[in-house]
Amino acid sequence: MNDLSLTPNLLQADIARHLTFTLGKDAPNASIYDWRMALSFAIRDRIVEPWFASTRRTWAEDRKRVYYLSMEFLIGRLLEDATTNLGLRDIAVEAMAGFGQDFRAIVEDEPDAALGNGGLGRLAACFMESMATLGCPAYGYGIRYEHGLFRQRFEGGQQVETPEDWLNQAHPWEFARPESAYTIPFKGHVETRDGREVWVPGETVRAEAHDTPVIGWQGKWANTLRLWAAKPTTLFDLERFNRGDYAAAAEPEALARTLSRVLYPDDTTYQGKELRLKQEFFLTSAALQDILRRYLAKHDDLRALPKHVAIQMNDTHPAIAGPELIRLLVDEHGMAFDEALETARGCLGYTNHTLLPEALERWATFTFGNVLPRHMQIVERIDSWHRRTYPSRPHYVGIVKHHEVRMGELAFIMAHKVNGVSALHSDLVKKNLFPELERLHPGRIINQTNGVTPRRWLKMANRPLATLITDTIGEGWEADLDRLRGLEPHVGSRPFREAFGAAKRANKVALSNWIAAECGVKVSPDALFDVQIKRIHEYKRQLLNILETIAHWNKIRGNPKGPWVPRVKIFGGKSAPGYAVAKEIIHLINDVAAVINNDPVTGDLLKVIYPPNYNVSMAERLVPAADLSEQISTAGKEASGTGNMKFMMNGAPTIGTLDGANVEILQEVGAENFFLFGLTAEEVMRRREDPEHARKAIEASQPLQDVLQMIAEGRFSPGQPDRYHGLVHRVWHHDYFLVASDFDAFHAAQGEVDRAYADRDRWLGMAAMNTARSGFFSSDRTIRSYMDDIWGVTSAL
Ligand code: GPQ
Repeated sequence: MNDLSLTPNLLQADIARHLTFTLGKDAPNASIYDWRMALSFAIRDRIVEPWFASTRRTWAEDRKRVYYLSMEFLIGRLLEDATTNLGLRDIAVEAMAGFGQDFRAIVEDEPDAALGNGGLGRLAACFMESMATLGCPAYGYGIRYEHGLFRQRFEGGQQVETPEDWLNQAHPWEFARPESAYTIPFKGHVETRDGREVWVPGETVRAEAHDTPVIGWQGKWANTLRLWAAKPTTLFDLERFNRGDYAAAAEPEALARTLSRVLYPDDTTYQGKELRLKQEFFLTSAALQDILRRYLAKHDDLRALPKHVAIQMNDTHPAIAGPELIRLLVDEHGMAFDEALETARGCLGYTNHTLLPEALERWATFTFGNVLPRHMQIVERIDSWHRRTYPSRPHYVGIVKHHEVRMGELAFIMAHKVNGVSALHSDLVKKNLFPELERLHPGRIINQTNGVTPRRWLKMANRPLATLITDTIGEGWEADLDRLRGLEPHVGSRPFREAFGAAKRANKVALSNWIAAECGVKVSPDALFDVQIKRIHEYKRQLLNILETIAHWNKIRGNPKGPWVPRVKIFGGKSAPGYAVAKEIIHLINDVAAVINNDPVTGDLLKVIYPPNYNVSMAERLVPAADLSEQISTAGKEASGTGNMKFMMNGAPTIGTLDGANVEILQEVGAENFFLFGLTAEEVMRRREDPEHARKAIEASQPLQDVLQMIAEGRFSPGQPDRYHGLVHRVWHHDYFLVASDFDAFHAAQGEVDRAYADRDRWLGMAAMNTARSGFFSSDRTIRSYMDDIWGVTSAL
């Protein structure tokens, strides 16, 4: 469906038409924003045809559809992605050049759609792209947050948050659908009328749809990302307005809109806030009402719903889907409770993304019952049904316990399949998270190792490497990533390795220029670029990385003329605004950077870079330029990781622990192409039983002692020498994430990295092997597996 007849001239005509008639601008007065809009509309026009065709096909063939419910879709920029997938990049570059405009600059003018926090939201975005590529009929359902994830600045090295306002500009990719709207009820009470329960809501809001088409590779299929915006059901209090009470008149509107106003910035924790519960129900109820409307337009037997509808819950955030679907089936469509429960379960799947106890949502029954009184009844009924049907002793693992509703247990019981996101994680979900439910429902928990889309993360973000791959193994790898294995026979050849090195170097030069412009620090593209980019979290251990950086600095200073491999340590990531310990780690990294970067003794041998406001488009710069991928979480804590896969694809070997998908990366790439270190998940648990573990580890390690001593003395905070007393104290006495215990192993592994990098030929071979063996980590493989094992959906292509 890729339009082969399109030429730069024809695209130019489209752009000119949009500039005049959609934007109302003439070329001499057009700003870069106007050009971007005109180009985006011209590209969007090319998506609409395949989008309609896909929708018509699904409808005509009455295909089963996938509905992916997620509180986050971290989609980032869309222009270059759409242009790449349509195969129009070269034409677009030429067309814009004809107007005297630089395509790259236009691409970079687009704000990121930051409708997510991190891995979970980005995974949902990769899944949407893969489902479109594979011709899997699907809808993503989410919230159209007015303000996505906050912007991060550093002031005196500390994180400062400012609101994000992507919707201040027009968003050219979406179609508003004010006619597709649903009423979402909240609060109130439940009455019994003629033996039936009737929910009398205390408030209502309107959910209005906004559709963004998601185009797959080569434009063969397109799906819809449907995001809900909250609107008041009663627009405006005219009586109050006429009385002159203008602020009060607008109150209903303001109240309703708060529901889709902001994304909660907490990654893998939750606050138990009523507004969050309301957001979760808002998304879920709107989605389910939409799903039932679409189904009933063609069918009338709701018992057959699971044959036509697969609903995936992205973590527990939309876990209210179970009770809500039962409510709609029973209260609105007259189905019997038990039948509704089985019907709902037949449709629902639940993906768990973490073992961290603080991430498993629980709502006080008081809050839950107040916001969703009817659902409280339904949850209790599900719970007692489960208790009766699957008796377990001596301790019943239930949904409602100690005056809390446990969303993990609810999602599990209401799903026909539950999955973890890497082999290790799925294993731990069975053994540690839901052991009793696994015993009662053997076979329900399965594994689906995460993946990432190679179109965005290799083809688009790394054009030098993508070109080399195509020159070496031909076209077609973009949609069949296992073909990268075809690179392996070339890895032994010197010219190929050099070409691989040249592609990497081109990316590093581009990144060095960007770092100079953004951070005011000069770094050499010949240094080893060592990158850790992800949310700042204790379990991800940015602290371990910065402590080791100081130890490395000490070593260089001890022998500045030694044969050191120059290194650039690059950090990127945001902390949740209320996460004080993570914010302290950010402060420390910036303080250490200020000292090291100004040290004339170490000079270019070591630099520490931390550009503020890490987001998807920054990742697109950093990943292709990385030499080394830092994946150093405490074993057993990172469910999967997906950044690890992006680095591997782009030819950066991993330094990492046996955690999450690192285990499978190691398996694919081989131990000779991976820098493994650290305690295993089992060893971590045993190690923690020794209350003295940190003290013992520190006392056994002179480098670590020195580093902690320097920090405690204020070497990196001379204006406030006691700034990090608390931090150092915690490493000594409350080192839950085992930074001290893994320090020496990490330090030694970094030494291995230096030795490997110093042998350029050896390093290029390792790097190229990482790319060649990354095929397994395409999200196409993941989605195929969800289609077969969970959704029972076939490709329409
Ligand atoms: N993850 Cl529960 C998030 O990004 N946010 C969350 O709220 C939860 C999990 C991540 C998880 O930490 C990573 O290990 C995974 O790779 C990622 O989800 C996608 O599965």
